[in-house]
Amino acid sequence: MEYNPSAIETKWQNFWNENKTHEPLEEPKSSDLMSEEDLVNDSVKKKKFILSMFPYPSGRIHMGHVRNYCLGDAFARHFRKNNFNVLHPIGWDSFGMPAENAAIKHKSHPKKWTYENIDYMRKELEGLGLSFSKTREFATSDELYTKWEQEFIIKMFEEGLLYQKSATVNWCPHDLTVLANEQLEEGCCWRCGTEVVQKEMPGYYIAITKYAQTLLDDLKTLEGQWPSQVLTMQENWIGRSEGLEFDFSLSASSKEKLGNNFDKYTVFTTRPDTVYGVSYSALAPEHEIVTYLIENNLLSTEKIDAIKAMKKVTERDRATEEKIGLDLEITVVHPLTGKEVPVWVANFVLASYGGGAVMAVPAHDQRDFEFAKKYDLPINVVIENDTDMSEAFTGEGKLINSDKYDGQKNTKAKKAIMYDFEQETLGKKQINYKLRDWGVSRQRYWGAPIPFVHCDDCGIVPEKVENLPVALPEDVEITGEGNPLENHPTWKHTSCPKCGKDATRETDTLDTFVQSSWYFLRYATNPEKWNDVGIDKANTDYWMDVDQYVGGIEHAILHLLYARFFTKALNQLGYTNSVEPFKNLLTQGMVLKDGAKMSKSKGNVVDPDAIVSKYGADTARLFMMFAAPPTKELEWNDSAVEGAYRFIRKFYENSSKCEGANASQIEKIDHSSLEKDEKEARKKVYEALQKSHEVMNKTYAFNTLIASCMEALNALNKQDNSVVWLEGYYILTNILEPIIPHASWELSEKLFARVNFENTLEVKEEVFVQDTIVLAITVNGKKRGEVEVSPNASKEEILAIAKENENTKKWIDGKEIIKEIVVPKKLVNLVVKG
Ligand code: ANZ
Ligand code: ZN
Repeated sequence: MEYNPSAIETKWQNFWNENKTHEPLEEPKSSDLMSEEDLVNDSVKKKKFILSMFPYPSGRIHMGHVRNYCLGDAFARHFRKNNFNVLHPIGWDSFGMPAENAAIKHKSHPKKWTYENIDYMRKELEGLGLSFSKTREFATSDELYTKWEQEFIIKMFEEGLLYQKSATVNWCPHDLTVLANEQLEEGCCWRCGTEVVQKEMPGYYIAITKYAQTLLDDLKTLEGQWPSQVLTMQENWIGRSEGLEFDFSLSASSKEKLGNNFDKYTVFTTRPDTVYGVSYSALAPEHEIVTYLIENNLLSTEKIDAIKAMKKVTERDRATEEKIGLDLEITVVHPLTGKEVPVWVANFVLASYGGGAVMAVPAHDQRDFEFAKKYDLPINVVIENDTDMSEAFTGEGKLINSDKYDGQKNTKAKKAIMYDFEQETLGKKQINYKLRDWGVSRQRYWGAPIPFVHCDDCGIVPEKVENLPVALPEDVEITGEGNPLENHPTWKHTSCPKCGKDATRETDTLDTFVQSSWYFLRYATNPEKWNDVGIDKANTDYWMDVDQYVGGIEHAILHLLYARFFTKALNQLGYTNSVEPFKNLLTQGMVLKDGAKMSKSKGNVVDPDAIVSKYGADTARLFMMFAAPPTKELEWNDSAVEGAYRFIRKFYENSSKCEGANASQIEKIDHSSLEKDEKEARKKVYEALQKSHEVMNKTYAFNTLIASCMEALNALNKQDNSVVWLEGYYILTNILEPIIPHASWELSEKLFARVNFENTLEVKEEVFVQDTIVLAITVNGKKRGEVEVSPNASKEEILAIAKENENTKKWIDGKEIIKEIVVPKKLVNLVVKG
């Protein structure tokens, strides 16, 4: 029995392919088969949809992919062999910038580059023995996928879930494209790292804010199933806050100064209780009043230049930069006191939030406080406190200097003031969200064309559904400058789908996050229907929700929020009944080497192919699953890889110890008649089995499962009962199969012809019954020995044995025992004199 991984792995990969072992069974024909009762009765096989986030076809797989897909595969194989109908698909998130960048660099076509990469990476994944369905594989750049995506986009447009507007956008001057806020990393492009600038442009937006409250509310249904950190990140990103919205009227002189073009402006506050503490108001640099002041030269050139400089900084950077501002030399009237309040422009006020203006209360808001200190503005305390006011007081307390509200607790006053504002029609309750609509226009070639036509007479007209997909032209030159679709000589010239007149196609393509927002619904649609529908509702009734989603924490906001939104929007449009796409989420940790993320620039990359060809896929898989719990960072370790290899080899070669036994003897094992080491071996084996259930259903701590299997193998090695060995192998090949499938299939075929390999194994309680228990012996409080007794031994028996213990004797011989205490199952305490 020599372990030869490459022979075994090739053999089984071919076998799985030829036998379509990893294809799911067909979905039930109609959704009425799907009652709870049916599921319990198993007339429809119970399903599991196991999904690892699909890869971008960048060229080669890296260790992060290996980790991601080995984790998903372990779930898929586990549930498949526990008699579930498992959907475990793979595909390619294949639109996007790198294909165009490669095209510029290597003068290749993005399509060719992409599909060649896919072919290469598919082979790499196959070499790992991943149990993906082959029939459901697709690339998001396939025209058939584009076709259905365009249909959804048109439906969303018709439903008002997608619209066009002109707005200030984040523009990457390197990639020459718009980026969503979610795609900025500290003010830089998430792909290329170039500093992003602000630019006014028309573009298409998905109205994700219409779902802000639902996206927030439904996070509750994911509690305990998603990492709490991810839930919090989503909650903060949506950023709901409740407060008061009211108008500040401009003073008469200020109105005049502004040419009577403005009367008032709106502010939003979450702290109406502090309204008597307002000492200035601040506007965003983009506020229309500021724009007016600049355009009409109503401020000094220095001030105008300073405001222009403020506007150049991205919103995100303004948040971390030093707070700066300028006096706009106008005033507003306080709605309750009638006093004039100075108006400033400040870089911390966001144009796109609330009204783009704030009431500032330096005494009770730290940001306002720092600003007031810096520019010597008044600080009016309105909540009683005993601090020295060296910083803002943000705690609770009684109101002071607040007219008729004096003496009220601020939490109560907040409600009262809000109520009074509404009564006097001075303002109204308002709920605001940080979440912005999702800009999906990209000025790139390698993406899904936005399927609209611009007609001089009819405006924006969706392409006719029967003409979909609007496909990309193949004959383009990718130079890196401008949008190739815009520059193409003929592609954009078309006729209006409505009136037939000459018209122009939209040349923007969709953000690639659109494709990854519904791919799981496509997988859940039987491929036989792929030509006819984008998503099959009955199929998604069966397969959705994804039972286990596995992917990187870097997707905690963008991808997961968009996918949640898309599912809800497609539900609204009638394509699916799913509400939340991912029932359980596992976010895997990064793979590091020498403490740093593996990267070409650091030169610390370990190539998965090299590991597979040296040790085999099973070793790579075992190491990945053993080296760390899945959510933690994993440090690459060559000697641990060796160790993983040695374990599999030992596991494989020791199977010869089963010789002479046959499977029918396993059920007949009489536990009570076994030797101590045999009992111990069985106990360890069943502990590993217990661990397996616990890990797959609850803890995901695969590393502890593997450790249990290793202990079990060691325990088996301390005895030589071939039937106990065979039982051990029956269980270990079962529970290790999700992790080292090739070796496990080989062994389970050799030893058992894989009979009964698709049933849940039962844990036998008999093996956990303890024959003896060990108690510590202490003499005058110090541990001096141990005594092994039957669990039913009486106090007298235990004491008698304890006093005969060799080690203990030394400490009690010739001395008077004045006290004897037995703490059941724990210890014997003897107290001696002298
Ligand atoms: C006065 C005040 C007093 C405030 C106080 C806070 C504490 P959320 O919604 O939680 O982020 N604010 C309002 N609009 C803003 C904008 N466009 N840009 C920057 N800041 C803005 O916080 C809302 C609070 O942030 C509002 O409540 C307002 O300051 C400020 F003791 O009003 B507050
Ligand atoms: Zn028209």
